[in-house]
Amino acid sequence: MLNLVLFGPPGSGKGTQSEKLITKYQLVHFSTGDILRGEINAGSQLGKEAKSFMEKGELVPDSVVIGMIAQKVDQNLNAKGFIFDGFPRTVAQAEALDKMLKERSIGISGMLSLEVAHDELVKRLLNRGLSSGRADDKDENVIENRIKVYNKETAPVADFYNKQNKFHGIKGVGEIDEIFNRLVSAIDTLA
Ligand code: B4P
Repeated sequence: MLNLVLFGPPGSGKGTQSEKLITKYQLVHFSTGDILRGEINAGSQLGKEAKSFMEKGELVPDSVVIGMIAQKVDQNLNAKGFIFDGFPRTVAQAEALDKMLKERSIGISGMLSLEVAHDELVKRLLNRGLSSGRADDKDENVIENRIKVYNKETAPVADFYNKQNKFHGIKGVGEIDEIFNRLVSAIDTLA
């Protein structure tokens, strides 16, 4: 199986590049952001719990997100592989993912980290906010909080994978196809 973690700050292109990677490698895509927005739109209990965190640019509690992903993995055990997009976002989530995959005799092949500077992130997210309808893309203060939360709670996850020699930094600025080619080159070096 080819199991990838696509990592990077909000607006770094994770969702954009995941769409292209799932087509090329025929992987099952798990975007915790998309799953949570689906729960909010469905008005579920989980969605109600997640909404207040997401609107402020805070992370949804680990217990909620971890349970959600385990369920999705179990529904797709015959897949060629997975892309985890926007997950894990805390070291606790990374540890839980490793444990959960190990229990199923699978593991992460590599982590690809899209690197984009702060001002470009804000510009992209405000731009997406013009059409996405996402409350967390419209307000610059919320965007700044998402980046702050990323730096504090999510950035340490890179070190977690670096210690396992699974970290690959990818320049996330430029044309979408150019960035995709950089990702493919890194993926093709994975065992
Ligand atoms: P996500 O849905 O993961 O949102 P994101 O990080 O903002 O999106 P992404 O990074 O995929 O966007 P993309 O660059 O593709 O999370 C939203 C919220 O959900 C979080 O704040 C949190 O509250 C919650 N959440 C999700 N997962 C969680 C977890 N595991 N634990 C706890 N809470 C969790 O796109 C951005 C824009 O840039 C697009 O408009 C795109 O067109 C543009 N773009 C992309 N590439 C470009 C390029 N090369 N040049 C120019 N523009 C580009």
